[in-house]
Amino acid sequence: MTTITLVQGDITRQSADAIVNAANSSLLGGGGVDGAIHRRGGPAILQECRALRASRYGKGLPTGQAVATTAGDLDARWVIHTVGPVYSQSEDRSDLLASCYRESLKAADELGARTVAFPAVSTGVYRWPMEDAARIAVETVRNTPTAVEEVCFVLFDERAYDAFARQVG
Ligand code: AR6
Repeated sequence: MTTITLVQGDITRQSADAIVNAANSSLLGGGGVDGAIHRRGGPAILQECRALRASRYGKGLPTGQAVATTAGDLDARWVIHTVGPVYSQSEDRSDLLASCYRESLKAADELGARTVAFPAVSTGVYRWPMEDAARIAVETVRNTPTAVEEVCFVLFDERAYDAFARQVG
């Protein structure tokens, strides 16, 4: 059984075996969570991301997938980078968002991570409505078999925290 916990705050201040990054396909950084993780985690993370682009992910990391690197100076052993879908009103991309959580947990299992901190993937720059994103995140974690013992959702503001709290019940 995976325990789900909620924290309001900055994910780069969390300690966990693995911290999940809401990245983009380039793996080379950006704003939001991604910018914060690279700033606080230091250059070692970007260095591994560049190596991934030069090897397995020459075309970038596809949406819905996940890959791990060092966590650099963060209080974690690994950063798991996942690429959320951009929200679309005309196309249902929910399964891609669910896939981010499934694939991140799979990567965590492969690493042997027991505690994983997730941000609310796709709810910032990618504009996914918070309530729906919270439902998909919580349902997917609940329904994914994993050896991860604790999943902590780290929500940046009260609005996000409340949306996740409604789902966790
Ligand atoms: N800790 C926790 N949550 C945060 C933090 C933080 N330090 N900073 C922002 N959030 P976003 P996306 C919240 O935009 O929507 C980047 O440029 C934020 O309020 O980080 O998946 C990437 O490079 C929101 O609720 O990720 C991609 O290009 C949530 O984290 C693109 O943005 C996700 O917001 C990915 O967009």
